[in-house]
Amino acid sequence: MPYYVTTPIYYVNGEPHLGHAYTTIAADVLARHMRQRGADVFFLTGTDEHGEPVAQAAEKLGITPRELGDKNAVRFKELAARLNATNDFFIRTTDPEHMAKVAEVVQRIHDNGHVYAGSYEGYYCPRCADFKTEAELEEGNRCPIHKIELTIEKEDNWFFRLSTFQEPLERLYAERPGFVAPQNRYNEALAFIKSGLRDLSLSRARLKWGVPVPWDESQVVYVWIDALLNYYTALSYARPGEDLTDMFWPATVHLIGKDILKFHAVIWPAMLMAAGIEVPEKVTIHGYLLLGEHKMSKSLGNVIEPFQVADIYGPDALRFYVLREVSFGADGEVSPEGFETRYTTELANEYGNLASRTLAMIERYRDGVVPSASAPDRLTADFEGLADVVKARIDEVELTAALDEIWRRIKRLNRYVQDEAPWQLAKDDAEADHLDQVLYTLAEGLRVVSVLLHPFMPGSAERLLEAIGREDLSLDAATLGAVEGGAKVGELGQLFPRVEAEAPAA
Ligand code: ME8
Repeated sequence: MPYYVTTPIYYVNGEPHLGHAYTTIAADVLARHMRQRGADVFFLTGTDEHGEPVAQAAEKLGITPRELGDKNAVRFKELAARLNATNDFFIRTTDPEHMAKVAEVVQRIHDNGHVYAGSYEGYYCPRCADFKTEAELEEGNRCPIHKIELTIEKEDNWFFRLSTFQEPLERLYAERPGFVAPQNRYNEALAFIKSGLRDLSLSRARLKWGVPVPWDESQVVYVWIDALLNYYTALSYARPGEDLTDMFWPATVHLIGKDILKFHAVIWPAMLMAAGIEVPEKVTIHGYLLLGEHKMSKSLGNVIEPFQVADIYGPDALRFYVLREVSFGADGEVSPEGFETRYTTELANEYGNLASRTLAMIERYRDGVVPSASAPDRLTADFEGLADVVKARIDEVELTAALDEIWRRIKRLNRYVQDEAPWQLAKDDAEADHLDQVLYTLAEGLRVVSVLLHPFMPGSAERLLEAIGREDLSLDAATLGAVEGGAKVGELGQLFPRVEAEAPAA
C-alpha cells in the first residue's frame, strides 16, 4: 500500500521557526504511523527558493538569492533531522532536476492550450508572491498578511486559464467530499471557487530568479507554480536511478497550514488537470500556532525556538507538546510556560514515572522478569479497540484526538497503580498472584501505549519498549494482553529528566 505525504516547502528567506517545525512533526507522525501499519511510505519536505520573497530578502542582506538559499536550506534540513523526522527526501527548488521537470510540465500546460499572453495590472504582494484583489486589501492598500503598502503593478506576462477550471473544480469537490479536510476548509475553498476564478499569471517578467519559461526565456515561471510542482517532480529523481512517480503519484496527503489553502486546494488541482496529471487524494489543513505569547519561562525565555527546545528537552517533548497543546486543525496559543507544565506533569510524571516505577517494581519483586498473568477484565475493557480508534483518528489527521486517546490510557494506568498499590501487595505472600497480575498489566499497558505513541515520540517510546523487553512496533499487537509475560526488563533511566533553569545570558 503506497502512502505519500508532504509538507509545504518552506521559504528560505528566513530561519526555520516553530510553525515550520509543527507541519514537519505532524507529517512525520503520519509517515511513522503508516509505516507501522505496513504501508510503503514516501515522506517529502524541502525548501522553496525562487521568487520575490527570497530574491528581495537576499538583496536586503547584500547576498545572492542562491547564497541565501544555500545557507537556510541547510538550516531547514538540520531542523528536520533535529526533530527526528524521517523524510525520505529533501527537495530544493533550485535542484536542476526539479527545474527541468517544472519546465516540462509548464510546457505541457502550454501545449494543451491553457496558456496565453496577457497583461496584468493590479496589486501584488512580493512577500506573499500573490496577486491581491482590491477587496482583499486593508486600509492604505496594505497586504492583509504582511501589512506592507502595495502598489499597482503592470506587467506583460503569460497567463494560465484558471477560470476555465471552475467547473471541473466544482465537479472534483462534488465527487470527492474528502478532497480537502477538515470540512470548514473544504467549504472555504469551495466558496472561493464558486465566487468565480480569475486567470493567473504563470510567469514574471521582471524577475530573473526562477525557472525560465521554456518558450520565452525572458521570463521566469511564477514562484507558486514552480513550488507546487515540487510534490510531483521530487518523485522523478529522489531515488537515484529510479522514477517513483508511478508508485507514489497521486500523493496521498498534502499537509499544509491554513495560509496557503487557496494555492493547494484551487490552483494546484487546476494546474494538474491542465497538465493531464492526476490530482492528489487529499489536502489537509492545520491551524496556526500563535507564537506571540509574552510569558517568560525560566529556561526558555519568551519564545519556543525549536532547536533550543530540542537541545534542552529532546525532540520528543517538542513533538508531544505542539500536538497535545493545540487541537490539530484549530489555531492555538503555545508558550514556554505551557511547555514546561506539560513536560513536568504529563511527560515526566504521568508517562516517565509510571515507566520507571513499573520497571523498578518488576526488578525488585520479580527479579526483573515480567510475570505471566492476564490483565483484569476492567482494564482489558478500557483498552478495548484502542488501536483501531487511534488508526481512525490518524486517518482523519486528527492528531490531537489520537494522542488524547492514548494519553487517557496512560492516566488509566496511573489510576490502576494507585488503586492496586503493588508496594502493599508485595508485603503479603497471599497476594503473590495478584501482584503478578498488576505488574504484568502495567508492563502490558506500557507496551501498548508506547507502540501507539511511537510515531509521536519515537525516541522515548523505543527506549521504553527496549527496557520492557518488547521491541515489536507493529500495530497488530497493540492490544492489552497480546503479549505474554516472561520478558527480562532492562535499564531505562529517566525518560524526561528534570531540567534546571539555564543561567541568564551575561
Ligand atoms: O508558504 N503555525 O512557505 P513558508 C503553524 N513556500 N504552521 C505554520 C506557522 C504557524 N505559526 N507558520 C508557518 C510558504 N507554518 C511556501 C509554501 S508549498 C508548495 C510552498 C507552516 O515558509 C505551515 O505549514 O511561509 C505553513 O503553511 C507553512 O509553514 C508556510 O511556510
